[in-house]
Amino acid sequence: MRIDLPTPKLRLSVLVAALMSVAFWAPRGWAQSPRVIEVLADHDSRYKIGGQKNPVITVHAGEPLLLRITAVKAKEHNRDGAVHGFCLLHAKDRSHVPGWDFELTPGVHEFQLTAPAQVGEYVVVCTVICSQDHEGMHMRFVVIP
Ligand SMILES: [Cu+2]
Repeated sequence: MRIDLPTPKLRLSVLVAALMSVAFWAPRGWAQSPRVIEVLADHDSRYKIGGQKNPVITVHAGEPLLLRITAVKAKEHNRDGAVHGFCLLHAKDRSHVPGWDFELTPGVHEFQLTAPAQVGEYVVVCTVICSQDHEGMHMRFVVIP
């Protein structure tokens, strides 16, 4: 289909409008699709990422993320069916990071998130008493510039 624009002036304004909308929607330095982070919250009350021995999540401040967590039941579960939790805390004072507190039923869960704006050390902790090893269910989370 071809659209004929009557005047060069109109053609120019359409071009300008198109460029402006591109500039508006263009991501600020990031790829348009969020980075996918895959985590296994496993039956042995451990978080696992790929083949990492001591899993660490490292993200850029303000980066769009898709957190995909697969939860597998350990020994215990909550009355509501949650088998693990995934809660992000500031490492320094253990305060919660708003919007980063999830309870996980068995299966795959996806969360669209924005990485914390504040650079530094964080920790992911499990919030469901999932087994006798629950206290050891945590993972480093680092925000870099
Ligand atoms: Cu757990």
